[in-house]
Amino acid sequence: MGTAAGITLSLFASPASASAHREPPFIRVEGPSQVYDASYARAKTVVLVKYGQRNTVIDLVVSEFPREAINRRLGVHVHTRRCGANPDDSGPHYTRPGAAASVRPRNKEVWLDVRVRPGGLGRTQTVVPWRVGKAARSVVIHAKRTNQRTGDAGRRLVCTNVPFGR
Ligand SMILES: [Cu+2]
Repeated sequence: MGTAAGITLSLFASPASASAHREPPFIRVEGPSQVYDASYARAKTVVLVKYGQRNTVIDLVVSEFPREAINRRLGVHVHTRRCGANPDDSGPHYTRPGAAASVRPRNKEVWLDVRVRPGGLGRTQTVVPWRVGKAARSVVIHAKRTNQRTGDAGRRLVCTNVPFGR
């Protein structure tokens, strides 16, 4: 499976202190790991994951996105498999463990749709009230905004591997 050069993964603890209470570490990944549309060859992503006691906070920053993306909202989701050479390699959307089939996609998946601003920059944050664990492996940016009912967002543009739950 191809992994683009230049991807870094860092685990940072909170500032060192003698306190008995330490913030949990966060995960920071720079991507993308794979690009599926030549227009996005220069695109950059940063994904930040912070675990709270009972929630997960996920930030996405995109930059150097192409002109065609500006002023558009792109669907973004956490997926279950690692990015691969084929856009579909990242598999389906990650789903909250134990969620009932009747729960709407937006309440059991992790969505981070991002609006791209002039200059090709965008940022978004989402908080979900559970721990996004190891069954989640990537963040995929799609060509269309997420359909609120179905969760579909069209073809996959770029994919970033994220080691959730580590
Ligand atoms: Cu997706």
